[in-house]
Amino acid sequence: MNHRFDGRVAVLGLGYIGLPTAVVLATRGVDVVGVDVNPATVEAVAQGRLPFVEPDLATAVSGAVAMGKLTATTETPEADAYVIAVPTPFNPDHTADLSFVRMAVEQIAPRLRGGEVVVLESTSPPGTTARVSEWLAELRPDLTLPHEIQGVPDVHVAHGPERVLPGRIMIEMVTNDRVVGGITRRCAERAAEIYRVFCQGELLLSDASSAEMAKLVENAYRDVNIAFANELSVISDELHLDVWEVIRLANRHPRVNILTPGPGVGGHCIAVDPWFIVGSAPGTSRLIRAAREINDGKPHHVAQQVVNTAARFRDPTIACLGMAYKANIDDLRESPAVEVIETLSDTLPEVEIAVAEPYVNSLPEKLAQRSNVSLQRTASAVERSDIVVVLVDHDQFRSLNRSLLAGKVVYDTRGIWR
Ligand code: SAJ
Repeated sequence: MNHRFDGRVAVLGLGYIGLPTAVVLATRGVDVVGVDVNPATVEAVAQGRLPFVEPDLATAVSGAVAMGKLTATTETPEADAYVIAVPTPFNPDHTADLSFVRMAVEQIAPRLRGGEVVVLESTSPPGTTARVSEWLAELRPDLTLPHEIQGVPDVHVAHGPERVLPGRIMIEMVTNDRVVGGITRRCAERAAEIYRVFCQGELLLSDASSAEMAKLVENAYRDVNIAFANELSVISDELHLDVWEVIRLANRHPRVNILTPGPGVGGHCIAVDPWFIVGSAPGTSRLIRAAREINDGKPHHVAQQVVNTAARFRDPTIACLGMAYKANIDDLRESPAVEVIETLSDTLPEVEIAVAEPYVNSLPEKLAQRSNVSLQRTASAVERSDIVVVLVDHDQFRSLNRSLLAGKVVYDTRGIWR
């Protein structure tokens, strides 16, 4: 019964999840067509280039393209399986914006002939996969969809949430266990055939809504734990305690494992996904909402601490180390580091802020417009400053020559120089 998929896959959305998924399928011999609305992304992939930085992905993309197994286009082709890996951002009221999912469904619907499987990989609130099935039914009344009948539908629909960690995507995509939730059991089995091509972890078959919720719960769990650490760091600032020492000692208890405080929680997953739970059950998601608020408030706390420190100097220069949302990557999305720098620049318009970020060549637009913010090499940012604020735990910062810090006030939000 453990069939392995044999056919052509169209992957819609060539971002952080879609592109690696397309590549791991292609390098294992599946014919894959990558589809993206952005012609620049399509052109880059078609030439075997990478639209973003992720270890080992560039070689895999050019290899898959050179083998003729991965092509890229802006037009959704006919295929045997469709994997939807488009963004699901949130609306201002924190409900999920499913417009990209809907657009993907509209592109797939006219191509269906019967016999295909459609897998939603995008992180989504419970019930979204069922909506995909309903949308397909609306758009193709000539076909039967799995929510409509007891027997075998024309098209199978399932959810296959991704759990890979940016920075380790190419490893975790293959080794992680994987949840596959179907509208029916048979839908889950059909979708599992695709993941069986490359997944060495266990395939955990379930229903679509449980799979959707499990994905959100994983990220909310981590968010709550980080919020606990961040709240401890704010309390420790108030009580003049060293939060790193407190957590180090508490974590020596055999059943305590507190995560690491920082300047806040960024990225497109943990800072977003818990809101989908809150949006689905606003009255009851109290802890999950509080965790989001604590983590979202942390950049302001950090900025305020730095402003208080700066008040002790006549004409200070501040070095801010890092803009990425976490260590050793170039991704600035939802980055708390950028928020800290913005707040400092607004609050201290006369103060020079020297930013170091070894993973990017220029400041993002919202910082580039500011006359008091400049991008510098790490050593020169530190050398010219009175206050050094560590915002990202990049390896390059960890290995900085510490003698450069002599005589400076250091505010290390990541605890890298303890
Ligand atoms: N962070 C802390 N303290 C910690 C750990 C993280 O402040 O102890 C911060 C990071 O600096 C970063 C943010 O949290 O700003 C998120 O980073 P992360 O490395 O925890 O997670 P992501 O967002 O890069 O990836 C997460 C992962 N989810 C879990 O570990 C439960 C990943 O496995 C998911 O696939 C990914 O979200 C996703 O796409 O949903």
